[in-house]
Amino acid sequence: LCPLGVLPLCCRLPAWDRATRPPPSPLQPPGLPLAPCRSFSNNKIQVELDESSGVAVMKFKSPPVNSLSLEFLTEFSISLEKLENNRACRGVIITSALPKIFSSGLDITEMCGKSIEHYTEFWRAVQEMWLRLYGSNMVTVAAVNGSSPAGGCLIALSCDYRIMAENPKFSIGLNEAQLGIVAPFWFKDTFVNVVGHRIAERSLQLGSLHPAPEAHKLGLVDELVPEEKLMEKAAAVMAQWLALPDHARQLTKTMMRKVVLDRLVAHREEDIKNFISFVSKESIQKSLRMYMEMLKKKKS
Ligand code: CO8
Repeated sequence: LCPLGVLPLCCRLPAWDRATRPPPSPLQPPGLPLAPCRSFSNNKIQVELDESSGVAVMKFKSPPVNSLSLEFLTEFSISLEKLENNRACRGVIITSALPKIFSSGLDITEMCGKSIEHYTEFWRAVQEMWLRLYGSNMVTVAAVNGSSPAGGCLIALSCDYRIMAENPKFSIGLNEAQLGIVAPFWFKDTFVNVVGHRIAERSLQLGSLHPAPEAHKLGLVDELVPEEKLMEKAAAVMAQWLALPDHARQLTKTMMRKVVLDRLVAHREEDIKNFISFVSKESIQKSLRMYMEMLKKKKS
């Protein structure tokens, strides 16, 4: 069921396993450039782990808009797996290296005019990414430094805490309905768990993209800060979350997220079939093509 070896929270090693690590140094706040610092960079994502604080910073660097292609999703899952398996890492801050864009969501070209085999592989990679991130034992903080539609919003929603740059030009939301497509049940579940049923229902039906101040008002993001303070704030929030013993926090996270994770794990193959049958429909292909054309026209 799990091709990349995903073990969501519900079925991993006992959560207290990670708790044997030393607490972060009180003298050195996490997020600052400290030694020893390990970094690994792939094509689309750069990761820096500060082993003394236990905090990694993961930066999306896939121009022009950090769209979630199969390659991106695979790198993302592998990077998370590496951090998850590294006992020195207790938390990860996720942000973008590009100006103005956190992530533009799933790469629409991966869903247009491709084979069934491709759709299968792509959707499995989307599931994998979410299972790893939503089920992570690490503390996850999203530092949303730009627009974050659809799959980009899902990444932020899957973290433990969201801080967004207070620029009203940046928006965030699950806007699938605007593309003529439907957010899958696990996108919806993740959204409901953050903002509650009523706000999620209205926002999903309308495919709303909420400007940062509105997103904050709805509880979709936890805090707004000036863009230049975003990473500093993310590091401070991370330090606050890491001040607690890992095992208690992790067991609590499992308790809160297990039902939703288990639902996808139990219906993974069915979810792939649904995606393929939905995305293969000519009417859906037409909607996606029109949306891509609209994006191009907007430019000219
Ligand atoms: N996928 C592929 N290409 C994209 C995407 C994307 N998601 N977003 C933008 N691009 C391309 C544009 O077409 C453009 O290409 P080109 O340079 O060749 O013309 C290039 O990226 C730059 O885009 P913009 O000029 O629009 O850049 P801006 O900085 O002006 O705007 C935005 C950036 C705000 C991100 C804007 O591009 C945008 O709104 N993009 C669309 C975002 C979106 O709606 N994403 C939804 C994807 S669907 C999803 O994530 C969940 C699907 C759930 C599955 C449902 C079952 C079927």
